[in-house]
Amino acid sequence: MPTMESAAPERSRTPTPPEGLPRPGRCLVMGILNVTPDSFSDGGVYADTRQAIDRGLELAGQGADIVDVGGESTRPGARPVCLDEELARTIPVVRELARAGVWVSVDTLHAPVARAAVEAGARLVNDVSGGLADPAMARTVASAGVPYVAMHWRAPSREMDRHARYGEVVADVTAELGAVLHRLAEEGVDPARIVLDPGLGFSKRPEHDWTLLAGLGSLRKLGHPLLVGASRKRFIGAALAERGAGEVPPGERDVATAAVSALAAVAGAFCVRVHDVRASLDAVRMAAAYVEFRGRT
Ligand code: PMM
Repeated sequence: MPTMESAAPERSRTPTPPEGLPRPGRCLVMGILNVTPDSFSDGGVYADTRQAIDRGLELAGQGADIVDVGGESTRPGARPVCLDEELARTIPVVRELARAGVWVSVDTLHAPVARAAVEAGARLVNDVSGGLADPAMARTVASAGVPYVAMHWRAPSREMDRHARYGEVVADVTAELGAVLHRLAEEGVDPARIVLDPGLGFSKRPEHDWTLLAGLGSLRKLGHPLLVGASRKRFIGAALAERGAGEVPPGERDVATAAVSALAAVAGAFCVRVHDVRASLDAVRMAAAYVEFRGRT
């Protein structure tokens, strides 16, 4: 009997993924692999190359469609690392996972890291600055010919919280991503390979994150697949807090993250980026079934 996933592709309401990525007929699940000592929720856990490779294989075994390898923390206040350090953290991991048949993306702001990662087998470049941090990034991904995630970004991590001011957040983020698309087109990036991301938690307060999640439909009008990175972020911890209690810590936000993955998938996200792959994979499968049957009534 065909499974929901194998039966769904033609009828699925999820946007068409860019060329060169898996097409399971549901929202993709990208597993997070931070090879850093200081990421906000998993910093230091996979900082060693061997541990990181094992974790990447584990994420793939749990069903991650893509494993996203990052070597520089982007948490608020984080300090940048030098290029050599970022290359040393990421490239051996990318190479080994790609060799094992895993679909790998590289999470970087820097064109030389993106280039080296693609040479090592990465199939996607995930840039939280949408090309704003490194002027050479757009040309690099244009010539590499790989899919490119361009996230909404206003400022480097150490100062991003100061830039969390919006007139109307969905309209402002849509306009700023529109400007990013314009620049990427000028640099020769194939529009069919561009994925957009509202950048939850980046120069955003919790109310901005929730408004953007609720407004994903508007962002889709830009005409590109959307990636949503909500996993364990502060707006989730704040929403879980009991009245009067503090935020729930990052390690206790995975069930809520999976709920947000389902909401994002129902709203048409093409990919969710998460720490706990299993939970979000189940969640996006439920979303696919829901959307499928909603479409029949
Ligand atoms: N968030 C983080 C890192 N990389 N990439 C994309 N495309 N979207 C995100 O929201 C995003 C990202 C920060 O989270 P982490 O420290 O848990 O990786």
